[in-house]
Amino acid sequence: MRGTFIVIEGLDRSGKTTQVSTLQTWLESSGTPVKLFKFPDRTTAIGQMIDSYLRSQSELDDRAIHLLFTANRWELATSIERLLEQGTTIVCDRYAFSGVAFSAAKGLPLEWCRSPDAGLPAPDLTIFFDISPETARERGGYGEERYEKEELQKRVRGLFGVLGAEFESGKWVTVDAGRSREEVAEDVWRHVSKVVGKVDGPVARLWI
Ligand code: 2DT
Repeated sequence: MRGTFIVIEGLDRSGKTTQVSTLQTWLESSGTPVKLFKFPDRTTAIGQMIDSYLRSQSELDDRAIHLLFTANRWELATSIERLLEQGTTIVCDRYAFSGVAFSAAKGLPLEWCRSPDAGLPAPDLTIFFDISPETARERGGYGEERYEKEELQKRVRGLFGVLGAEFESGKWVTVDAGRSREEVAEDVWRHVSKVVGKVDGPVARLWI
């Protein structure tokens, strides 16, 4: 049995990072070998360029930064695939859906945004953490980084909806991330436990 590829997507302030680590703990205690990935992975050479852009320490053309985000996934794609084949479940904090949603929200054509990510390992389950702009505001608002602006986040939310609608049911689930940490964690676990340890065969490819 191969590992299950789980992607957590969502808006800023949706509690994604906390839930990813809770999910890791729960998977480990159920005896599932698990590894976390996070995109952008700011530790690689490409990741450092992305980090500098996000912190507004450098300027880049919208297309150039889009392609760097994609390249950052491709440089880790082989590791992801190998781990899955070896039976390790992967939980990934953001993936190509963030790539498309954020760049398209800035005004780039959706299909142009999607094409360089086509062929990446496809998740078996994507959980979208949905949060309203009002709840995000109540949680203390957005931070300092480049994309943490309410108008942009609203457009991103709409685009995640478009991307999710293309999936067959069960492969993309939306979780109301505006609830308590415990309620969200229970909901995530309910979805994850339906698929984990139950997928086999080759890893699918995204958007092809
Ligand atoms: P974090 O706050 O989660 O580190 O995200 N982003 C992310 C993109 O624009 N394209 C991508 O491909 C990815 C993975 C979302 C940093 C910001 O980077 C955005 C928020």
